Amino acid sequence: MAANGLLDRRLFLKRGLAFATAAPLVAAADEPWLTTPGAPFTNYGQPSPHEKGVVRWISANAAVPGNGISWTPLHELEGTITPTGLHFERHHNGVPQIDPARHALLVHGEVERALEFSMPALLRYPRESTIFALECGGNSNAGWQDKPIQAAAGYFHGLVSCSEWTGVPLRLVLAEAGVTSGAAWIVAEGADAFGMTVSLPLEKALDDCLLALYQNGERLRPEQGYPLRLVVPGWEGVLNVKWLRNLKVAREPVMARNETSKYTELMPDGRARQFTFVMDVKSLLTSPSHGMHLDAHGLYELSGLAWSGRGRITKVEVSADGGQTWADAELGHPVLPRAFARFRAPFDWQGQRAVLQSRATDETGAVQPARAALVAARGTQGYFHYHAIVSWALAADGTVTHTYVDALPAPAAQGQGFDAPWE
Ligand SMILES: Nc1nc2c(c(=O)[nH]1)N[C@H]1C(S)=C(S)[C@@H](COP(=O)(O)O)O[C@H]1N2
Ligand SMILES: [Mo]
Repeated sequence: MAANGLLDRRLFLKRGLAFATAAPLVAAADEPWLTTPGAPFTNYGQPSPHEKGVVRWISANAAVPGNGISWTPLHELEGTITPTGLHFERHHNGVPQIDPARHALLVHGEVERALEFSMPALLRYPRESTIFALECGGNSNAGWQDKPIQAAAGYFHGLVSCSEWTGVPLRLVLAEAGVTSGAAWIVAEGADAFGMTVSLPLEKALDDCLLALYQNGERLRPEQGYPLRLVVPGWEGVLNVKWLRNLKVAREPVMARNETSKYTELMPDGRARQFTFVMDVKSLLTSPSHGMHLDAHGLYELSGLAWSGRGRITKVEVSADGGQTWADAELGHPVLPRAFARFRAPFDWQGQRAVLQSRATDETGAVQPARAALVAARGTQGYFHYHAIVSWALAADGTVTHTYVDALPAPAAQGQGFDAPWE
């Protein structure tokens, strides 16, 4: 049994919570929507004006506004599918406004026949769909900093979003072009004014990559690569080339900027990691999370997201005492490989200080590491692939802040004005 307020995950099934009030809160019958006809139909729906604060948070280069990121507000969302308009963005040189009639995909290089596909031609091919969490390799990289960043969960970990992507399996197009023996890589290039170029092992290209035309049922949004995007399930976001125009089959990787000067990382032993494609097992509590406030004592449902580029999440554990004791969280179903899994656990808060954490395990047996273990293995020169356990400090007054509890020799040394409950 886990300590410090964590309860059995089936608790909510067994007992009512009695948060509703017996007396009416609002005077019924005089609200206008009860008596006058509602608004007419709209061609494309929008969220309620009361939800207009739920937006992507933009962090872009002031001199080059098209270079930067916008974050998915993970802390304000529920379930496992990210609304398309809130999918995170990473653009290196803005969002090109492409006329699909003037766009084509060229497949060439180590092939028997070079081919060009117009968008209408590609739309004739059979399609497949896959739901997965697309994550930037640089997501959560504030975690490498010495001090815990004080930012909402989505503005720290929100360079990940989960969508259904539909398109033509890349293997069909490669089979038609006829890949020649000796080919081992694909070099993909986008039609933006950055000319994003990446190398992808041919084996992955033939396995489960898609030439995506649709996202969450509709044609891609311009921000997500309209009219055509390469989709590489479970691998670094950078490989998912947007506005895809060129696929060159090759014997060697092209050694472009984003696989040499970026995405190649020095480790403490002096060696460097390169082509670290797969996104690691990861999780975080989204509710409560940094910046939230527990207003009253009593029962709360802890909730969060877990995912792994390697496959299905098999287990998420939660802790309320900074990782000293753990309890299994309930996983929402279905749990799809490489997609967001929603986990939940009941928590009884009676004003005790707590450090709330989650720890995910995937079907390959990979377990999300503690921050100290990740930093020990990878050093402090890292920029990409930060996936350590996330710790939220819950203070006696109900405020929730980000902390590095597991990285510290003694909780008292952290200088956050936070006294750990086990001291
Ligand atoms: N053509 C092109 N493709 C691109 C990029 C880009 O700037 N240009 N950014 C890459 C990076 S680093 C990431 S993390 C993902 C982001 O995809 P999104 O903007 O749909 O979230 O797209 C990748 N594909
Ligand atoms: Mo990225």
